[in-house]
Amino acid sequence: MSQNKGVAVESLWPAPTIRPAGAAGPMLRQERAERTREQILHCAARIFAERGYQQTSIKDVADEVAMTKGAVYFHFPNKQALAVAVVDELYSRWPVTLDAVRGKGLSPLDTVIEMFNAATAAFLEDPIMQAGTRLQNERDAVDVELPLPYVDWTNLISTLMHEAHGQGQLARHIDPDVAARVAVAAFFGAQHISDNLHGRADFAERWREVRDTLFPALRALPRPVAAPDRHVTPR
Ligand code: LUB
Repeated sequence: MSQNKGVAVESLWPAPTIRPAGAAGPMLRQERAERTREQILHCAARIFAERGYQQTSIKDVADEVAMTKGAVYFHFPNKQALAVAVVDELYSRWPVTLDAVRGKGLSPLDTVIEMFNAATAAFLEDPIMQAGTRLQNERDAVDVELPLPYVDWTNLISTLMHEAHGQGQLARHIDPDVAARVAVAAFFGAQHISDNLHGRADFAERWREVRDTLFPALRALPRPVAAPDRHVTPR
């Protein structure tokens, strides 16, 4: 069965929106403000990902982005607003990723696998994903309400699992909602352990293990190919 071995998952994650400074042409003031906001957000994500919420200050972010604290406050009134914006930015990307994955015309189960592959690539290389995950893990310490974690993602995977079920892709005894919860829990568990023990260094490998153990167990067995029956018509 397909294990998506050779798929370039990186291309599924939306490209960074940061453009180089001094790009050609005059920029509208609003466009420039948006770009500045993105730069601040990206730098904040890097620091949140590295140090966590409590160990990050607006001053750290301002230094990282080489602006004054005032410039940062112009776009984000406080640290909570920065944290919320990072998490919102993360969640805003999944529908984009889903569209890209859907565009590949894979089966529902392979679409699930590809979404997790994309999440793996993001966790390994994108500060927004790294920071969003860390901030959600620290959500008690972030003194502002963040969107509930895992819920949208689990619903998305459930929807795909139901499609897989409808197409006979899941083994008969598998409940699609249970399969979705187990897949999301296994992904997050592997992510959390890899992050804490090895600073994510082994996560690609850990995710492949989860994927290649879990998904074959969910799949319906292929229908046995009808072998030419030599007993009926011996010659
Ligand atoms: C997504 C994260 C990181 C799911 O809550 C969530 O849904 C998410 C952090 O909590 O990415 C990625 C499988």
